[in-house]
Amino acid sequence: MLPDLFAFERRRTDLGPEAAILGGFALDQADMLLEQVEHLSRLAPFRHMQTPGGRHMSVAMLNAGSLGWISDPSGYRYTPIDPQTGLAWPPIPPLFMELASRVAQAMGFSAFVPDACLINRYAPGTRLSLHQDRDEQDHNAPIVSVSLGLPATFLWGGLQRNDPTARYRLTHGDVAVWGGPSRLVFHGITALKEGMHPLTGALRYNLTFRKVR
Ligand code: MD3
Ligand code: FE
Repeated sequence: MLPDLFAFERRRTDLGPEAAILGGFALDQADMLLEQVEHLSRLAPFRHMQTPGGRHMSVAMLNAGSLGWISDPSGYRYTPIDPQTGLAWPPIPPLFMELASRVAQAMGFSAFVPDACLINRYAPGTRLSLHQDRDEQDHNAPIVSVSLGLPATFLWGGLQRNDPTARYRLTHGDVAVWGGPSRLVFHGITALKEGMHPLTGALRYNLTFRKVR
């Protein structure tokens, strides 16, 4: 038997220029990634951040890295300190850094060294409405995302909020990458459906690796 050199290509879905879903790319590491998420959540607990409008986000979040994304009544920004603990965010685990770098390499991006890892936790009904990720200074670096646990429906729009959206399924172990002209595309996650996953129960986690500065 010849080795299956094209297994990776067959599981790649292109969404746009420099944007793709790599189906199952992180599958063989999923349990170790989840162990690290569990560990991180003891250092920087998941929380429902307040929006500038005064509501609480339905998604629960925590950060790792030298900078963490926060939302509060004064707006969205990256901070070096977790406002809830008064401590620096925990460092990005080496396993995460290695995965982010292998993904960027597989996609043909140059060296990718993220300084922020945002972890989103979804329960049934949790959604993330259509938005752009534009709080990072460095819009040239890609964003790498890893989906774990229950499947979700991902909305992929355009560069204008009102552009039509396409829907893609993100399942356990899927990795997605967005760089170049796709970096500022509007995107979101529809309300998570009920379900039970052997590793995460009724939850979905999403890790995003970002280069902020
Ligand atoms: C496309 N997270 O954390 S990941 C986010 O599944 C976020 O939790 C979603 O959107 C989630 O900001 C989707 C996929 C993703 C992340 C960043 C992007 C897609 C992107 C930035 C630009 C374009
Ligand atoms: Fe986003």
